[in-house]
Amino acid sequence: MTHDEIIKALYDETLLGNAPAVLELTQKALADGMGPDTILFDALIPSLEEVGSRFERGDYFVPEMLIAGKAMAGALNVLRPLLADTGAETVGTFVMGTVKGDVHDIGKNLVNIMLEGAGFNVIDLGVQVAPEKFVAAVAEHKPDILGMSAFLTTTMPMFKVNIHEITKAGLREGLIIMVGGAPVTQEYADAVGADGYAADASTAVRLAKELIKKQRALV
Ligand code: B1M
Repeated sequence: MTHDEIIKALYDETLLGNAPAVLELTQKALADGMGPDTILFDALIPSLEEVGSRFERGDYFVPEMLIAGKAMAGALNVLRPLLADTGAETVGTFVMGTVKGDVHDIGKNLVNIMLEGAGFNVIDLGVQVAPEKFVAAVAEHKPDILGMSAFLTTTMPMFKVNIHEITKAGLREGLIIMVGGAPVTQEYADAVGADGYAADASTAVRLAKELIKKQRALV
């Protein structure tokens, strides 16, 4: 198989949610010398975007979306150590979670992998994280940054609730808050009082580093 054929097969099998084939193709691609980022950005992410479009058009339903997501997650497990293996030193602590009511975690996990690769100590609170859990984690870990993901228009308002609870607990000062997720925009992030927004994982890493630098310069 040529590299283009592997990319196409990965895209197609992810679309079908064929997890064993996606895993095998991912391993084959790596053995063939393809980079983990090529596999991710040229095959897996575009395929999940197509899954979303089919869902929107009514051609796919939740089960199809679920198995495609699982197939991608299996490949991500293989790619994780390769994406994260940069040997970078710890640049800061990042507490991360998907907000209450939302079970999407592939995008959040990808951001975590890239952050770890860039040298962040990442504490992942998982999905459906309630406001009190965010507050407790900030109090316990005293992170440089709290990151929150929301992937549904109906769960985005949880950002504001969480920020309110963190402020009420006296933990907002000195804490950088970043938000992201497919439906989130810069305008929305500004409106809820977040310090930063990023549309994808690599921008999230760059912004996290910039915000920490600014914060430390202030102190
Ligand atoms: Co759902 N889902 N889903 N889903 N799902 C979306 C998000 C949707 C856009 C599909 C669509 O209609 N086109 C739509 C939301 C519409 C909206 O609100 N605007 C949707 C819906 C409607 C639903 C349900 C309500 C369906 C239903 O039950 N009727 C339901 C909700 C369940 C719930 O959460 N309560 C649901 C369920 C599911 C599954 C469980 C089946 C599965 C999730 C599996 C999992 O995550 N473990 C699933 C999937 C797979 C999707 C799509 C197809 C793919 C999501 C994904 O993983 N994308 C998605 C369509 C789409 O996004 N195109 C869809 C790939 C990932 C790498 O990208 O998630 O955008 P993304 O993450 C990016 C950025 O957002 C950013 O970086 C990431 C990496 O580059 N980012 C950050 C993320 N977090 C960040 C944090 C940051 C900074 C950047 O700073 C802190």
